[in-house]
Amino acid sequence: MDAQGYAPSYEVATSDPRYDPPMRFRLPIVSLVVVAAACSTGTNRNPVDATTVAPVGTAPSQPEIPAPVPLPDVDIIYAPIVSSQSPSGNLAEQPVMGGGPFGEPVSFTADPSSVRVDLTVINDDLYLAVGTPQDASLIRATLNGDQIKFGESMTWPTEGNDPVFGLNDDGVGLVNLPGRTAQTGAVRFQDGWAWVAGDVVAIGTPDNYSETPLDLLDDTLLVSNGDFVVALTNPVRRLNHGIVGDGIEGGGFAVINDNGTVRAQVVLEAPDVIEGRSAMLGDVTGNGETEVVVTLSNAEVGAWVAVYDLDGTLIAQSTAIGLGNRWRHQIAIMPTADGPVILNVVTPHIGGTLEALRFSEGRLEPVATIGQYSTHTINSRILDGAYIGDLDGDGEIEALVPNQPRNRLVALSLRDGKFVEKFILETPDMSRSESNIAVIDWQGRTVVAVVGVDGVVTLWLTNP
Ligand SMILES: [Ca+2]
Ligand SMILES: [Ca+2]
Repeated sequence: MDAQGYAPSYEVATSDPRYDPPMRFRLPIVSLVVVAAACSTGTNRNPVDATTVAPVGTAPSQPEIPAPVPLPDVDIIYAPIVSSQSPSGNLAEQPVMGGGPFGEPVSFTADPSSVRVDLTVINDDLYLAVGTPQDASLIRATLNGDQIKFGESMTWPTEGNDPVFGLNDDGVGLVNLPGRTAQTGAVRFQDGWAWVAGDVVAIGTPDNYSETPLDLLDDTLLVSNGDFVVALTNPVRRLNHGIVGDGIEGGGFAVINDNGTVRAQVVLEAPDVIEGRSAMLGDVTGNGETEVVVTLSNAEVGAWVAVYDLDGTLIAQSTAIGLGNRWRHQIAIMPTADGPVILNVVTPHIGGTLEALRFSEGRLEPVATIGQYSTHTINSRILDGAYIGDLDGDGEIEALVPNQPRNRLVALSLRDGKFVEKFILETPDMSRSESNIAVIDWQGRTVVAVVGVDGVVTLWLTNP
C-alpha cells in the first residue's frame, strides 16, 4: 500500500513549547491504537463511505490514505497532544488563529449512531475521531490546496469516552488511560493527562500517576487551567430532573493540585446540586485570578450560576430562573473589551436564550441576551455544543451556537452590550446535529466540525 506522505516521522511541532521536551513513557499494548505506516486496512466495522466525500470545488476523490491499524506488539513512546476537546465548554486547548470567511461545507457519512466528533492536527494532517456511544472511528484527512482527502477509518472501542489523542514515533492514536471510567472526561494536564479511574482522580502518565481518592460524580468531566484540576463530587439524587444523562447530580466539587493534593472541597447543602457534568475555569472577576464556575439548581427555583474562588469560597451568584425543572447551560467564560462575561443558555430545551453574565459587586448580572439557541439536547451527556473563539480571524471573538432546530451554527459577537449575528454555517440539506462542535486550526485555517443525527460529518473551513 502506498505510504506516501505517511511515513512515521511525526516530528513534533517544536514551535509549540507544550511539546518540548516530549513526554516519554511506556504503555501496555492493549491500551492504544495508532495510525501507523503499516498496510493493513484494519477492521473497518463502520467505514467512512468515501464515495460521499465532496471535496471543495472538485470531483469526489478516491481514498489514497491508508486506514489506521492496530499497533504491533511493541513498547511505545507516547506523548499527549492537543485536540479540539474543550470539556469546560470554554476556549479550546489550542485556540484557532484565522483564515478568511468560511467556504462551502464538506461532508462524509459515518456510523449513523455517531454522537460526537473530535479533531487533532499533527504536522499537516487532520485527524477526526467520530464517536458513537460504544466506539470511535479515527480518520486521517489531508489538505491539498482546496481539496480535502479523507482516508479510511479505523474503529475501536471507547465505551463512550471522549477520545484522548496521543503521539508516538509511529504516529497519532487514541490513548486508553489506565482504569478510566466510562462516560468520564480526561484532560491534557501538564506533561500527561488527568482522568477519572473509579473513585480516584489520576494525574500523570499511564505508567506514572498520582491518585486522589474522592467521592466522584460517576460521569464528571474534569476541567483544568494547567495548574489545577476540578472534578464534581458527592453524587446525589435529590434533584429529580435528569436532563444531563441521568438523575444523579454533583453535590459538590474538588479543586486538586498538580501533585494530587486537594486544595479545596465544596459540599453543597440540600436541596442544592450542581446540575451539569463539569465546572468551568476562567477569570470571571477580571483580576487575573482563576475562578470556578458551576451551575447550581434545586427543585424550587431552578438553575443559577455560581462563582467560587480556588479555595472554595463563594464569591458571586446570578439570580435563579425562579421555577423548578428549568435548567441553564453554562458554555464559556468569554473575554470582551469590557471584561469577561460568563455565557450561558437559559432553558436550552425551551426556547433557549443566550445570556452574558458579568461579575459586579458579588453578583452576576445579565448584560446581554438573545434568542433562540439550543446548545444541548435533553438527556444528552454532550455538553460542549458551543464554541468560543476568533473563528474567522478578524480579531473579534465569536460564540458559535446552534439555532433552535439545530441545523445551523450561528456565530455571534458581543459588541457594546449587544449580541450581533456575524455569520451562519448551514449543514447540507439543513440536517439536524445534536453533537458537540469541534474546532481546530489546520494549516492556518479554522475547521469547524459536527456530526448529524444521520451520521453525516460536516466540516467547514475558512478560506486561505
Ligand atoms: Ca478572577
Ligand atoms: Ca472573529
